[in-house]
Amino acid sequence: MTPRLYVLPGSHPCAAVEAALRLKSIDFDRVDLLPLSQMLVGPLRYGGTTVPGMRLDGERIVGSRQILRRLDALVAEPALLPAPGDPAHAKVLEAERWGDEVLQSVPRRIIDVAFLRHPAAMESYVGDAKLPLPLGLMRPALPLTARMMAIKNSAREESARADLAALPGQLDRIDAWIAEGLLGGERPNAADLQIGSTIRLLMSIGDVRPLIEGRPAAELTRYFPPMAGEVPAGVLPAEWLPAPAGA
Ligand SMILES: N[C@@H](CCC(=O)N[C@@H](CS)C(=O)NCC(=O)O)C(=O)O
Repeated sequence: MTPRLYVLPGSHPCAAVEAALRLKSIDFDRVDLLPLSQMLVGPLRYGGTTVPGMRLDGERIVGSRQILRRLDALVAEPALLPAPGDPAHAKVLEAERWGDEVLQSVPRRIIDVAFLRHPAAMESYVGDAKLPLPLGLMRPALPLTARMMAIKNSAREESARADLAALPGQLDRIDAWIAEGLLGGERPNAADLQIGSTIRLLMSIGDVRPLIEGRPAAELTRYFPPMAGEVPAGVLPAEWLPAPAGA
């Protein structure tokens, strides 16, 4: 049976799962949800309140890492993890965990604050999503949606400033993994997809892009199609931004 993937437009863990499905040439149906509607729809359809969620026959799977493990069991090649006997296996799993539990929330909190300052930018992230409502009807609700998303993700000006200050150190860590050969191979592993999708979303924020451009970490976006969505430069105050590497 064709897997059904539940996503939100612009969601980076959803992009990671989509890339894995394409890599393994697994046909799938994508269901695009409206922001926050996953809290109502998710429990019934795929058993959770966050996206990505997947329905595979009667099976319900929630979470990007859980879905990637299930996809490896479903279609073994190309594998998203090194073989269990390989010393790189545990390292890739640890990089993937860090990408999910630590890095994944960083663009979420920064972009939520950017959307509060410039709600019109949210519209650009819809991309090719087939949403149940026309954009014209959703437009008046964007400022309220931005406020509710910021509350849900505990995104405030102070958190965005702290995330921006911590970002260069996190990028150094990713660049070191690439130098070690753990990330950035010809074919992506699970950690490349988890971290690369987050870098791709960060680079859609015009003020954040110069912090990443030119670094090895920026190359992890090549595993994905071009990102729909852009927060124009100038939305975040210049004094919140650390200097780009080498500046
Ligand atoms: N870390 C989990 C959670 C993903 C997650 O929080 N997704 C966001 C979208 S990027 C979401 O569903 N947010 C809505 C909410 O938390 O209600 C994963 O990788 O699957």
